Amino acid sequence: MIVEKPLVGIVMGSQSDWEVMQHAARALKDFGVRYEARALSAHRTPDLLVEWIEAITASGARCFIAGAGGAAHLAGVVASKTTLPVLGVPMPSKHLQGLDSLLSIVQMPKGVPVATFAIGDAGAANAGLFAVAMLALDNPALAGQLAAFRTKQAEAVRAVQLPAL
Ligand code: RP5
Repeated sequence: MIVEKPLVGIVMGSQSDWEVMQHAARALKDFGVRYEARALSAHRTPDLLVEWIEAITASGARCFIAGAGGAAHLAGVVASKTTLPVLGVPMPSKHLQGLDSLLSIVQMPKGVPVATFAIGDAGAANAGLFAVAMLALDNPALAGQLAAFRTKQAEAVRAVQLPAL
């Protein structure tokens, strides 16, 4: 999906990650934040990945969201090629339920950080919301939208009526 001047670059290691990563895209779309989402792999298409990072940075992107599973080096590789913030999302994996992905992403050696989110759908959605929060720092209209979103969530909790026993 190619978009004019995206503010957020979403990248995932495989098409199979989209089911989870669509939640990051959805969060951005709901707030009207322009993003570009690509499936690019750190080990299968390393040169293409670097080309994309450079192109999207040059066109004005403000951060990256990178989702990968297994030996999930994608977010770290993205962080190695840019000084923009990189938000990492661990994919749930077949054999280790995403613990491998989580540890691969969260345990970046000192000096090249990746902000790591929860495994799976919640992590992807929160990475999108976190990107919105960063962009809202110098965008009062977006900050207002984010505050309204939080208020709506609070109201939903307040309205909960638990069933009587
Ligand atoms: C990683 O390997 C991807 O991020 C994906 O989570 C995992 C499996 O990829 P596929 O074999 O489904 O393409 O690179």
